[in-house]
This record gives sequence, structure tokens and C-alpha cells, in this order.
Amino acid sequence: MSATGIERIAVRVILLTLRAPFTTSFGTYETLTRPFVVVETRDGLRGVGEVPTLLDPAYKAEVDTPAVLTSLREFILPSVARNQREHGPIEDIAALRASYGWIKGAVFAKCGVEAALWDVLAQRAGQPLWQLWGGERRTFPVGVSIGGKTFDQVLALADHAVGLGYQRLKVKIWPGFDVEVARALRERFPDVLLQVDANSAYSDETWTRLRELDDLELLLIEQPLFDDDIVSHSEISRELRTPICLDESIHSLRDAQAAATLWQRNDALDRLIINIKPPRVSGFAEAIAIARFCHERGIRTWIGGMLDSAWGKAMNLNFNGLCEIDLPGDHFSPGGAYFVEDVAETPLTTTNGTYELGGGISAGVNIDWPRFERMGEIALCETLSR
Ligand code: OSB
Ligand code: MG
Repeated sequence: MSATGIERIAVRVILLTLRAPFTTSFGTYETLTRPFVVVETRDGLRGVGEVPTLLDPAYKAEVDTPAVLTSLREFILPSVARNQREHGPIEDIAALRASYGWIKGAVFAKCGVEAALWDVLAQRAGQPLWQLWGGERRTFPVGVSIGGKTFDQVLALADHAVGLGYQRLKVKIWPGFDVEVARALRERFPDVLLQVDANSAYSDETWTRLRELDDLELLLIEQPLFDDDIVSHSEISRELRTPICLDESIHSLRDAQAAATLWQRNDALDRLIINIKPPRVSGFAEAIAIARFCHERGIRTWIGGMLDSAWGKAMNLNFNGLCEIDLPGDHFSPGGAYFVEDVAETPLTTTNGTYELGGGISAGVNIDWPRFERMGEIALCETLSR
């Protein structure tokens, strides 16, 4: 590969407006301001990485836009620049990760830069991301995540999704809005893959209510307890037949290994599922390592979303090309598009709830550059000297 390296890294913060409010146990979102990292190389390529931030750190630490911008501005971008100055052009993912490897945390911010470089590398190779990541051109089922505030809203969204052919529904729950909702969905859709996500809304005391979910043939119960507590999840897992899925608690391969050790002690690896969100584990390289590890150990995985734009979702869908991924991932947006206006030229469509990977270069969709530039301003820009 020609030694050219990175010329410039810009971060554009764009405003995304949801078509419908999305409610979880930690709040309701209607708009999102989101950093997109744009990496430009000296040989004239331009790659984009979405950082799927939320408005605040209610889901977990460092996922809000101000925190991500601070990490990028103060530490990550200067570190990449310094590293390239001192050690020569950054040409691959290993070198990029090494340049900011000393920084603890900041997983979302790191993933934005990494994703942008993956886009560059895919363009340079003339390959789809699924191929670059060692996957296959798969066709696979995907599901929708339902964030309704009321019983009626949830049922309406579920009816719409099942009507479009989706075979997997994930519904947000919280204390007082849980067993009845799940039971109603199960009765209405006896054959659909059904899962619930509590986003850490239960305590050591209140979780016992979730025992009642055990009769509903749910695929999984996602992150019922504290966001940073793997141990407590492994303990309640001994008392539930339904598998526990970890989302918030997993930031790295090491976290996945820790979870495996705990569930293994209970001889229950078939009741541990991991929601791999590439931004939550600092990027696609770490996500590949987690997918392989889990596959070897018999821990099922799937690719979760973060209300991503069509660009971020397209990257995640490419990641589903990895044969190690077992369960349907999130395909936002019954109907085509989550947002009133999106950054990609075309929406990501499904047929009967399945998504078919194409042969298109990189993510397989294009950024609509004029629209992208109209939707937000450049917030940071680091020009790298030679
Ligand atoms: O816990 O999976 C989650 C959205 C924002 C924050 C956290 C979560 C979610 C989702 C969205 O469930 C799923 C999607 O993007 O399709
Ligand atoms: Mg979740």
C-alpha cells in the first residue's frame, strides 16, 4: 500500500430528527445531534464514521455529544496527529488504534475515527466492508426495536413492523411497563422472535418481577440491571430460564471474557447472549474479536443499533456478514427511514424482514454530501502536518 497517511480529520455535528419519538426506560428522544468523523487521506480518499451519540449520558457514560467532542478534541485527534508525525503515516487500523490506545474509555469517540478509516480502506481496496471484515455476502433476518411510551403505541408499532414482514421484535420495558406488554405481544404474535430491553431499569429487589417473563418464550432479556454490573446479571441468570443479554456492560473483549467466565461457572453459556454494538466496544476491530470469541464459546451474539442514521446502520448491516453472528440485528425504521432527513442517498430496505448484503463498495450506500453538509456544521478539524 502506498505510504500516504491521513491528511485531515474533521468532525461534523449534524441534527437528526426522528420521525417518531423513541422511548426507553431512561428517557424519550425526538432529535439527536451527532458527530460524524470525516477522515481525508493524502491520496484523496474521504471516509465517514458516525458516532451514534445520544443527548445525554442516561444510557451509559461518555455517549453524549459533549463528552465525545471533548475526547476527540482534547485527546484522540491530537494523539493521532502526534503519532503520525513521530512514527510515520497511519495506513491501517492497527496503527490507528495504537495511536490512541493509551486513552481509557471514550469507546464511542474512538469508534467514529476507526469507522471512518474502515470506510477509506474499503474504498482503497474497492471492496464491500463485509468482505474486508472477512464475512460473506449473506442474506439474514433483521428486527426492529420498539420504543413506545404507551401500551397502544407499542402495539401499533409492532403491528406495523410485523405487517412489513419483520420476524423479530424488541420492546423496551421498565418497572410497571413490562410483563403485560410482553404478554400482549406474545399473544398477538405467537411465532415472532420476541425480546425485551430494560436498559438497566431494575434493581436487586425489583428484578424478581421478570420471572413472570419466563413463560413467554422470549429470545432474551436485555440488560435488566446496572449498566456496569456483569456479576449481578450472572447471578439472576441462575434463576431465569430466559437468556440474559448484555448490552451496556460490554466495552471490550475482556468484558466478554469476564462474562463468559461467570456464566461458565453456572454451566449456562447457552443462556448468555451479547449484543455487540461496535461503537460501544470502541470499533469494528474489537467487535470482530468479540464475535469470534463468543462463537467459539457458544455464546450467541447479534448486532445492536443506537438509532443510527442509514450510514451507521449500513456499516452494522455489513458487519452482519460475519458468519459468527447468530441472531437478527437491529434494522431501524419500519418503512425505510428513521429520520425525517438522513445522510445517505438511499434508505436501507428489507424484504420480508430480511436484509440482503450487496456488492457495493464500502458500506454499500453513499453519503449524500450536499445534504450531509447542510445538516450540520464542522465542530472540530485537525490538519495533520507531514
Ligand atoms: O439499548 O439497544 C439499546 C437506542 C438507543 C440507546 C440504546 C438502545 C437503543 C435501541 C435502538 O434499542 C435500536 C436501533 O437502533 O435499531
Ligand atoms: Mg440495549
